[in-house]
Amino acid sequence: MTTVVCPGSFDPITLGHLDVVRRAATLFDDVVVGIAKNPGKSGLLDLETRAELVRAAVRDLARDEPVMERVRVAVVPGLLVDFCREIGAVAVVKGLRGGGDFDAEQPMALMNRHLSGVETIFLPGDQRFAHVASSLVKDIARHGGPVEDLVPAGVPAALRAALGR
Ligand code: COD
Repeated sequence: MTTVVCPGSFDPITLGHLDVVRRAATLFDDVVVGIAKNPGKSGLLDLETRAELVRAAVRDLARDEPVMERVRVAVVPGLLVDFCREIGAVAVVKGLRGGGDFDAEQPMALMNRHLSGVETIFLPGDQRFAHVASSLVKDIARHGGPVEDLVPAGVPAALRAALGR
């Protein structure tokens, strides 16, 4: 069995994230979505809420896409490379929307390899979701705008609850 990790803040999960996870599951037989803290970002949802939203999204998509049954969800408590070692993951899989993502991701990929030898595999983001980012989703939600077609079901209500709307 080949295990890979799709890590991210997932604050909240978007349809762009979910597409990358689905495509990872067509390539690898065990995909762990790792919910981790990014110290550079102030979080809105707590880690367990993020994980529950990802689990629900994976479950829903598995009805149409059986390959999603290969996907598990876990919180990453510390360094991503330690988590990869603990679960025996051979690689990290990440999505790239464009050059900006690559500039942010390359140092992390090189550092993770420096720390542990774990490689990062980049999948090009689908153009349908090239404009979709958790930060924009939260900004729209904060202002009461519509986010239903950007995120899996359940996320809009969780955002409203977290924002006290
Ligand atoms: N289409 C395609 N890909 C997308 C889209 C989209 N619409 N939106 C996001 N993505 C990709 C991002 O490019 C990224 O690869 C991934 O999905 C996750 O995105 P985010 O924004 O949810 O997550 P990040 O970038 O904040 O995640 C950073 C981590 C949490 C992975 C990082 O900080 C980490 O590994 N933290 C754990 C502690 C650690 O090990 N630190 C040392 C790192 S070297």
